[in-house]
Amino acid sequence: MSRKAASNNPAEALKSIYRRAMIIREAEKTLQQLFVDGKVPGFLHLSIGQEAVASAVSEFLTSGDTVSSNHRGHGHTLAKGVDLTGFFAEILGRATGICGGRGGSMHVADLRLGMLGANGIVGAGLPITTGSALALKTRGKSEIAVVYFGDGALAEGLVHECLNIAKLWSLPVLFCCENNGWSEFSPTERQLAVKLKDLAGAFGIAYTEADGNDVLAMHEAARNVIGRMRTEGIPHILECRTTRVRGHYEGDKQDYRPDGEADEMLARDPLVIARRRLAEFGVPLGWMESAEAEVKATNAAALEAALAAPLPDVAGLLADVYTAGEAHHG
Ligand SMILES: Cc1ncc(C[n+]2csc(CCOP(=O)(O)OP(=O)(O)O)c2C)c(N)n1
Ligand SMILES: [Mg+2]
Repeated sequence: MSRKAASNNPAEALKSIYRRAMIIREAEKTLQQLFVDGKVPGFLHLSIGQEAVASAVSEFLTSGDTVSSNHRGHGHTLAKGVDLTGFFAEILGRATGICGGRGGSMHVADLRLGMLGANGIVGAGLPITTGSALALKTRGKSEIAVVYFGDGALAEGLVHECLNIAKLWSLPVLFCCENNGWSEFSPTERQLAVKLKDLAGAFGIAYTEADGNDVLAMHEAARNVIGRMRTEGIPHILECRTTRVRGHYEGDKQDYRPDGEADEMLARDPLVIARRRLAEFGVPLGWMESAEAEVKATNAAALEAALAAPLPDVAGLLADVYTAGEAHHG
């Protein structure tokens, strides 16, 4: 999952993007079952159907680049290279989780890898990333800050504030919008008076649109956009059309979905499209099968280790809790 994997050879790059997407799919299928089994505390928002976006963007990221995310952040996190065992342990609330089991699904973060966190507040990843981009720019390197957010965030005031300041101060923010057409249980088109492309035009920010379910289109878009950002140090909006295959959260009855949407989404499954693309590039089926077997084995081992991990000790409950002045005694 490092930048070393990024290759000028498109077949090699597609293989690495496909492997990342498989890791995400396998991990989320595992979480889906753990949730049914009652082992996941809290809500679970799965990104099945959206894996190609972060998998392709991450192909062009270094460990010095930062990423922040939203409530549907598992894919963004794993694509940045976060350890799978620590990730599972976090979502299961275990002491060995990447945040000591305190964050859970909606707050996975790993600052060592520049993963600044998932976020339950819609739109809140944008100011975090804009600040991070300012820090990166001040240090004078060519690193960039990426924020993944949904179409449902676009009506939030702080999104507009961040677009404004990123343009004004020429900050290297990649605003990566995963447009799946839904904001919770409502079609986003009913909530937004403007298209993202027009917003980009209004702020004078460079804009690119891509099919977020096609690894090849995403590879090309991410390569061009990030390459340009590194040389020009400017913000860029990348809007990715994608599909939220599961409900808003696990347990959502989805009775608001129009007939036929499930079939349409199945036909756009990014993993199926990826296999087709790999075949077009001459990658043998045998490679795909062994990569899949390897991903499944790694996933199973990570899950086993996470399930064997202890729950946090109650004596450490107040560690990392900051108080001003005197400590409070319960
Ligand atoms: C500030 C804020 N307003 C409302 C909510 C409730 N809420 C949670 S997710 C969501 C919709 C998110 O849609 P989108 O950003 O498109 O992401 P998706 O779920 O489609 O991936 C809303 C309104 C919230 N968490 N935070
Ligand atoms: Mg959405």
